[in-house]
Amino acid sequence: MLESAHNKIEAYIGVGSNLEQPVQQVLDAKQALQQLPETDLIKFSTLYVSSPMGPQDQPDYINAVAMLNTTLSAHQLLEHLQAIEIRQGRVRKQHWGARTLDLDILLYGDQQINTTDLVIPHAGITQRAFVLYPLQEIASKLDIPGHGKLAGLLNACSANGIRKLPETHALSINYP
Ligand code: ROI
Repeated sequence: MLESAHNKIEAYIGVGSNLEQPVQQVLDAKQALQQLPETDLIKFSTLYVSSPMGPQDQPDYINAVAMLNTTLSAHQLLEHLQAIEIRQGRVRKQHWGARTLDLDILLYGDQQINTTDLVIPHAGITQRAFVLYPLQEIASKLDIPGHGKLAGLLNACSANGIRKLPETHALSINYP
């Protein structure tokens, strides 16, 4: 059930980083999500290593997906996520270039939202292995509004070398 009697919405957040100790960035983002008002962090996927989509002259990414229950509106949630990105020193010099932290609302209940600052489901969701794999881990039965079942999307999407981060190596990868 996506919406409970208390109007809690099940929302999914994509987390990505490839600068300034990305593993730590993602773990810090997890803590920050835990502290959001009106929100419970229900699940947080394993961390994944993925090759960059976009310009290849940037480090590999660390990616994960979080499941939240929230009574924040989608736009309130967006504002909170942007505040976390800024607190963690977000740098993004180039379009589709490296970044310290990216927090994207992938899904907000079963809603489809199309405004200038917010598109949900997230526009890239169907082609991005670094979103679909962690999503499958925490919500394998998910239906993506307008796109069908997650399992079908995964079948059609190239894995593009995505792999789970070996936990023992999690904090020893050398990043810029
Ligand atoms: N590529 C990967 N692998 N992971 C990301 O989180 C990611 N984020 C982005 C772009 C630049 C599109 N590429 C990415 O915003």
